[in-house]
Amino acid sequence: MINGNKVLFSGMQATGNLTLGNYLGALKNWVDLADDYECYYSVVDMHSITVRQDPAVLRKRARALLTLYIAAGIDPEKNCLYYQSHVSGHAELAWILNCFTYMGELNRMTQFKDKAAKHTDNINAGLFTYPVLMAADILLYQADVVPVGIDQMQHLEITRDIAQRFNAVYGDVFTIPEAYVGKVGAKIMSLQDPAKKMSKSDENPNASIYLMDDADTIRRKCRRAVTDSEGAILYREEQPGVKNLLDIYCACSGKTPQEAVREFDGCGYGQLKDAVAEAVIAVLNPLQTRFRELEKDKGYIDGIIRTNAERAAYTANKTLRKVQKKIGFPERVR
Ligand code: ATP
Ligand code: LTN
Repeated sequence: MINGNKVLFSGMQATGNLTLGNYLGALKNWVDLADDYECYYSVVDMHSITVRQDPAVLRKRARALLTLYIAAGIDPEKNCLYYQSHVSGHAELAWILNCFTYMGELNRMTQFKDKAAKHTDNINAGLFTYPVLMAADILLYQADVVPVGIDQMQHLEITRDIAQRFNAVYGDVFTIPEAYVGKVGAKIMSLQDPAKKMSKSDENPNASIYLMDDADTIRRKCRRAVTDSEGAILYREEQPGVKNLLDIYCACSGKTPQEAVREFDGCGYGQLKDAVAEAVIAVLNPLQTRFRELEKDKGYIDGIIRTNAERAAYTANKTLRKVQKKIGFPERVR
């Protein structure tokens, strides 16, 4: 609790270009939650370096992501939007929590196994302890809720385990966070393979709609989307390509799958694809315009970066000092 409000923490990595999946599954929900919680939305650049990054590209993408948070509708006056690397408490608490985390627990993390298999030339210790840094992110702000995708649930579980282990020794230091999993249908699948989720690291650019894609690109990608040979527009698991298009349509238009199926009754797949494209364009167009305006206002964004990092650091330091005291680090002499 901060000022009587429940606290929410979430973060996103600035690796790759954000997709419609990231927007509909994460960012859009964040905007809706911002009214009900004291929210911290971090650009988790420290997590990004667990795989090699080009410094100039990382810097550019981190700024673009923070700007996108605002363009998507998260008010930076009411919510704390900041770079993880600007608040040193994340690294400090992560070190302490490392000493309360077991190798066996980290060995079970499926994301570590996946990423280690993908980057065999760079299986570094940071990749292994990634979940501990994530636990530090969440626990520093005493977060009550953490909106995450299903893929991050295992990391949230380990966060809870670490917090409970610490509290069992030192008393009630950390709030035990709960996951907030968004509405059903928020998992957007690849346009080229509806069995896979739409992902910003997909090598096929036609598989994903990027948030900055122009209208013609969106129309082209939708037209190329993989469907099936059934010919009927129904919302069912047996037709995953069509179901995904309907999910996108519904998430963008606010309609229910039943309403959408009725609307497309008797239509061909071409008509469905065109309607999906127009619904996506209607959502992304204002976001893109706002992003371009904000991008030009360097002073405004710089101000947000500075003041929000100060706010975040203030809260983070309160938790950190308490933890340091509990574990027996010497008090600072003033
Ligand atoms: P990467 O390809 O680099 O693993 P990603 O596109 O899968 O990235 P993440 O950075 O892992 O995305 O996730 C950022 C947020 O977006 C998370 O909250 C995640 O649950 C959500 N998200 C990612 N992909 C989708 C998707 N296809 N549908 C819905 N939500 C998604
Ligand atoms: N691991 C997450 C990003 C992330 C995060 C967090 C999410 C880092 N720290 C704290 C929620 C809370 C991801 O890859 N999506």
